[in-house]
Amino acid sequence: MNTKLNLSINSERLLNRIQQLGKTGRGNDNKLSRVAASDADKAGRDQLVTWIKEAGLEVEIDKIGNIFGIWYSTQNRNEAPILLGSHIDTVINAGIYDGCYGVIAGLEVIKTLQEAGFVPTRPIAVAAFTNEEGVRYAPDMMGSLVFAGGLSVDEALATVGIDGTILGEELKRIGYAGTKEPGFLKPQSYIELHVEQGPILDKVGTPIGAVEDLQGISWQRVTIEGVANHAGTTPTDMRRDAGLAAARVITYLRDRANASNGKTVATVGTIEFKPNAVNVIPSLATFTVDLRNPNEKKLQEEEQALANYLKELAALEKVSINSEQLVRFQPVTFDENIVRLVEEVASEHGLQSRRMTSGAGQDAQMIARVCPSAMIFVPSVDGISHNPKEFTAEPDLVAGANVLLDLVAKLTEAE
Ligand code: HGY
Ligand code: MN
Ligand code: MN
Repeated sequence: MNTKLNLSINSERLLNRIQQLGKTGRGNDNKLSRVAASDADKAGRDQLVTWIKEAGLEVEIDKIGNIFGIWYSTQNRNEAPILLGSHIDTVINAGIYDGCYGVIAGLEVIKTLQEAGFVPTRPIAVAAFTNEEGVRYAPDMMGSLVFAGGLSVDEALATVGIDGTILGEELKRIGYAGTKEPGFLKPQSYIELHVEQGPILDKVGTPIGAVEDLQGISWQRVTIEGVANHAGTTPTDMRRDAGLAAARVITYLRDRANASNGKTVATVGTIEFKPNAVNVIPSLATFTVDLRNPNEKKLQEEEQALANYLKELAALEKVSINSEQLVRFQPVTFDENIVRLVEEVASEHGLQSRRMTSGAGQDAQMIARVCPSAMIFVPSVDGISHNPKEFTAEPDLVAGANVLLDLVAKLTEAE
């Protein structure tokens, strides 16, 4: 592999585009909730496609709405491309870096190489995968999962959202129901640049994370059925209180996480009571459980422990409890050669790096099913993410993109 190319990305263009995309699709409340296949998502997609076209790349949209910008040259058209990218859909009231940074930086790397007259030995493509967040339609990482053959496109398009809409119809409505078969592109490798979204790099002052693996994810929806009754007249020992039972599950999960030596994380992110009235004991509690652990066996133990607890709780509180699995992804190990290359390029740039596990689910975990994949992290200040306060300092954003640039150059330059 040659030494550094001595190229640098156009940092002003990168930073301006991150800000510009961050302004795109905001609601009247000025919050960024560009959830999959919404009008806000369409606005972000349209902006990205404009930039991809300006770069003279071929735009391809597949049947699940994944967007690809592909830089072919006559000499390399038949080679398997290097794929960059991430996602531009967001959670509710999101920050502006999660996903978007990796897509914009991927496009920036291509533009910088084009402007430098670099002729890659293989095509370089950038992708924005549909519905990485899974907030409106489960599972998360849906577009990359379909691309990797882990979910049929028909099943994915038929997914009913939390708002009762059908994903396929919404993609048609926003004009992103593409025609390409998912997986039409066979990447030689995939590299995803992403903000860490956790506190480690920021805390230790290391600018680059060489992500070597990613934890397992288990989502389930739990429904607890009790009996509605009068809040004032019903003695405590006669209550069949779905709300109380749900609260016990939430504290049980925290106790399990605390006992796991920091390895298991558990989150109840959504909860709904029925009839949801101040003076009625809840007859129904519906909530989601997000369980994660880097070790598959431990994650299974957590799932089993929760299932056992729900059985005991049902008897104790005289309620009925059901659970439906929504998502289940095993931990993923990334490609050691690419991880090493990330470390090598970082040190050529005089940047410290450290090996990390991704706590967040990522499109890379799906693409790793079809080609060697790895990720590069840059610090998130105070580890905040999925929150408008999400922030990464400009020098870190630029450094990460320059590491990606040299990594891609090393992987595509003529020997
Ligand atoms: O859920 C996740 O970890 C990702 O942000 N979709
Ligand atoms: Mn993300
Ligand atoms: Mn996210």
